[in-house]
Amino acid sequence: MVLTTLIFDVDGTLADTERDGHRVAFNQAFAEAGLDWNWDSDLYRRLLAVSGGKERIRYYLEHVRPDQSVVDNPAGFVARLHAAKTRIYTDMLARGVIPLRPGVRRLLTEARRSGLRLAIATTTTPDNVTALLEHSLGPQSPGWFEVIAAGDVVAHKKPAPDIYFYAMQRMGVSAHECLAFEDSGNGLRSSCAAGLATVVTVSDYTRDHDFDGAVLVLDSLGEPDQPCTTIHPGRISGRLPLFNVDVARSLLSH
Ligand code: XBP
Ligand code: MG
Repeated sequence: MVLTTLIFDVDGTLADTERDGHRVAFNQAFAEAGLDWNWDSDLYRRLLAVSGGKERIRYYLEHVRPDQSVVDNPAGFVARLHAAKTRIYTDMLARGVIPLRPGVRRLLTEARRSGLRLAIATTTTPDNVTALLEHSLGPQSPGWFEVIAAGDVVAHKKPAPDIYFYAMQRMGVSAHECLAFEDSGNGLRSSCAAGLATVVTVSDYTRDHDFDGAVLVLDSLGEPDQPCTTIHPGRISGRLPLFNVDVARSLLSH
């Protein structure tokens, strides 16, 4: 099948946003609300099994802090807390706190020059995606992506396939002409359930996840001066110093 489209996850894939970004923003929102909640790095690693910031807060409220007296209804409490967290997080991105991962800018630039179509499929909010793209790739960069499928636009978040089906449906493409990029077990299960060949670039929190089903697992997309390491070669034989459009096309030609 001929490759026409690259579909990117955001958190952990475009940038390593979780430990030093989202987690910090959650904790600042908790402090702002006068809560004695603090998600340290190890607890957050476990909470990441729950996709979606609102869902994650709700899970924590119900399973870890059921003692927390919630002023009105839990849904309203969670929504307000998450809105504060998103404000704090987008401010962090605007300050350039979180850089893109190696090879992301290079692959996006090469893909655009090669005429490949681009999309995003993520659990995070559209505001967070726009803030990351604008501040790391420039004000025009959200327009590089024909579809930014994000957050609550679908009823069921990753590992459900909904967000990938939504992106492909809006683009009018089939799974066989697309290649997905993910970082986590939940993300890989989502893209595979949507029928997409998927490249995984592991992140700090996801290194030990089960990536069975990926067509290639790397530690990053690599840069000429920062070669990537292949963790699971999948369909690729031989050494792979960096991931580029030729490699992407070869993955779909098998
Ligand atoms: C990762 C997620 C998100 C972020 C937090 O999304 O599960 O929930 O952890 O962002 P993906 P929000 O890897 O699919 O990009 O608080 O905006 O949900
Ligand atoms: Mg991710």
